[in-house]
Amino acid sequence: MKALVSLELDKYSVENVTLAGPRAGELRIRMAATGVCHSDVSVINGTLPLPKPLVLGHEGAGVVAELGEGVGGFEIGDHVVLAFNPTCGKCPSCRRQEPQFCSIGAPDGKMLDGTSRVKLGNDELGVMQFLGCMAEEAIVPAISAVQIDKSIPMDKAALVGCGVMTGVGAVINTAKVSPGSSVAVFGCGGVGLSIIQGARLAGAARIIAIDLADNKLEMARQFGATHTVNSAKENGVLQCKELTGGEGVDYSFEAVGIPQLMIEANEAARRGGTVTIVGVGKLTESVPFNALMLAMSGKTVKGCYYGDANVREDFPKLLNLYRAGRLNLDDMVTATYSIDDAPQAIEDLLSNKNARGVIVYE
Ligand code: CXF
Ligand code: ZN
Repeated sequence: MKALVSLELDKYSVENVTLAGPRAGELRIRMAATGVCHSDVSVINGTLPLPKPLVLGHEGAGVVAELGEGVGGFEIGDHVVLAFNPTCGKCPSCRRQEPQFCSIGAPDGKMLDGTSRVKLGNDELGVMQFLGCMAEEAIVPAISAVQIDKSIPMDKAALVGCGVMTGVGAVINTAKVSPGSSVAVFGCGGVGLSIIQGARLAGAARIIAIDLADNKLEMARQFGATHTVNSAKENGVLQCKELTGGEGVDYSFEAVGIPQLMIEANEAARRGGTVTIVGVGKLTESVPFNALMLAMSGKTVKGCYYGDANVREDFPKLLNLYRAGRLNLDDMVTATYSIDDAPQAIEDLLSNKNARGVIVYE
C-alpha cells in the first residue's frame, strides 16, 4: 500500500510499504481521509523529534477492516475517527478525567507493545502517534479509535481528529470562553480557524484574528472573526487594545508555536484575562515572563494539549454540531488530494494555501 513517509530529516515521499495484520488490541483501518496538519511538518523538520523513517499522518478517519485479538466494541465496517493520543481509561491521568494526558505510551514511532507493523522492503518503519494514517491503511490501537455516525462525510470527520478538536476544545474546554466576551487569535491555520469557530460557538462578541496572510484573514472572517489584523502591516497587540477600549481582550490564543507570538498573545490579554497557548513550539525555545507583571496583571496563562478533549465524548459532540449546521467543516476542506499527491498537499500547507488540505483514498 502507499503511504507518505519521512525517510530522513526534511524529506518526505510516497512509498510502497507493507503492513502486518493487527495484533491484540489493535484495528486495521482502511483510511478514507487524512487531514494534513502542521504537526506532520513538525515531524518532518524535527520540531517534533520522532525517530525516522516514519509514516506520517495523525488526523484521519476510516473504516474498520479487521479486528485484532480481544478487541471488543467494534465491528468490521464501523466508521471511526482516529485520536492522536490513545486513552487507556486506567492510568492516573485517565482516572482524573484528563485522558488527553493518558500515559499508556509515549509516541516514539512504535506501537504500544514497542514493535512495528510497517515495512519498507526489509526495513521497519515507525508511525506518527501510533497511527501513521497518511496511508491507504493503518494499524492502530483500538483505544485510539472513536466510532462515528456513518452519515458523516469522512473528509469532514477526519478534521475532528486533530485540528478542529484542538481549536474548538481550546475555547470550550480550556479557556471556557463566555458569551459576550472578546477573543484574539494569533495565527489562522487549521487550528486558529477552529479556535475562531469555537469562539463563535461560545458566543464571543468580538473575535479578532491576527495573521500575516490576507487569504487566511479572509477565511477567518468566513469562520466568524469580527475583526482581522494583518500583522505584516499592523501591530496585532495594539489593535487588540484599541478594539477593547485600551484594556486588552478577555481571552487570547496562540495557535502557531512561535515564542514571539506567545508573548504577543500574553500582551494582548487584559488584566485578569486568560491566555491559552495551543501552538506547539520547539523544545529548545522558551518564553520569558515578566517578574513584575505576572503577579500584577493577574492573567491566567494556560497550556492546551489536544483541546483538553475527552475524545470519546467530544468527537461525537463536534460532529453533532456539524450536523446541526453550527460547526462549519465543509468550508474547512479547501482541497483534496490523492495519496500520490500527498507531497503536493504538504507543499500547499507550507505555502498557506488551504484552510485544510485532505488526502482522500479510493
Ligand atoms: C500535535 C501535538 C503534538 C503531537 C502530535 C500532534 N497536535 C496537533 O497537531
Ligand atoms: Zn495535527
